[in-house]
Amino acid sequence: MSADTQGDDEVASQSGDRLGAPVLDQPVRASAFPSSRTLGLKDMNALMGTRYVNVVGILGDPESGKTACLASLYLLVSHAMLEGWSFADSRSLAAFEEIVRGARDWNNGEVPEQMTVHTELADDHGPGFLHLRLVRLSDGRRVDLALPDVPGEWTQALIHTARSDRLDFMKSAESIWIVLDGRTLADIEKRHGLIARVGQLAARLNTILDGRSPRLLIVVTHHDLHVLDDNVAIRLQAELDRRGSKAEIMKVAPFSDQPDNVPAGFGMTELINLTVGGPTERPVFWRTTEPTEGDRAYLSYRRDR
Ligand SMILES: Nc1nc2c(ncn2[C@@H]2O[C@H](COP(=O)(O)OP(=O)(O)OP(=O)(O)O)[C@@H](O)[C@H]2O)c(=O)[nH]1
Ligand SMILES: [Mg+2]
Repeated sequence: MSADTQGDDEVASQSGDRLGAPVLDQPVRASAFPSSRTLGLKDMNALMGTRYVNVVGILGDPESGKTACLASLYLLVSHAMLEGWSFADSRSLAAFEEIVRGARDWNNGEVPEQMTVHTELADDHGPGFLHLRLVRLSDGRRVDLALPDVPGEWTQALIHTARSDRLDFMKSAESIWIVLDGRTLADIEKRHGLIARVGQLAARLNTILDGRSPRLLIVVTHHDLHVLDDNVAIRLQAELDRRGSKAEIMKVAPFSDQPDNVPAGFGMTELINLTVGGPTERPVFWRTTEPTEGDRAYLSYRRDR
């Protein structure tokens, strides 16, 4: 190869990348314009790199009310009706708007009585997260919540076939909501099966979590239609005990068919208070949830230091 051609080659290689390329570089998608819908795991990791994010694991059968809880939460906070909390930011406003589309009545100042949302799989391999930054009015604490809206089929697959790869994020969860349909628990014929499945789910979770112990919240929806029977709650607790799990049972009505009796959004504030935890005094929802002697000792030990 002659010196001449080598020189030409060098020139060519210097500008080679540019030949035939667009005159202007395509702008890199800045993180200032995040995904308009739910955030993927990558977005979540990026967000978690910049600030502390409270990841919530949300499980439950299809139609149990998972998305309804998220929609109700968003509607409450965006209308300044989440007592003790105010809205600060969301990186997934469009996704929230999408899931509340069925509840447009709210915009007329009316609490929606019913809405229909079915979570569809955009990506079968990873969850889509909704992000909500809230400020707690009592102490000004900012909390970034990462709330996955996953289809109920994922919970079913976990229970039936132990498929847990796409639920790996649960390991980062500080609290886990197991959403149960209050109508099923009120149905004498269906209740037993559901309680047994909650036990199986708890066992699967123990395996996934591998020693971690996020706060477990059993979120019973449809409180507007069916008040959870004390005996049913006791049986649920017994089933969880049997699996070595502890949970608090919450009664909620993200939407209400009987707004005069039970307002839409019932129980959502308590759900967020418990999910976030912290210094606010929280009501005892169930006897067995009171801290044990050992916990107290540990807490005081930390406080001493
Ligand atoms: N009246 C009343 N309706 C509710 C309540 N919770 C949920 N719903 C309704 O029940 C239906 C199913 O709730 P979804 O939130 O879509 O259920 P999901 O768990 O997200 O179901 P998948 O996405 O299929 O897994 C919706 O039409 C909700 O409006 C409640 O507490 N009271
Ligand atoms: Mg859903």
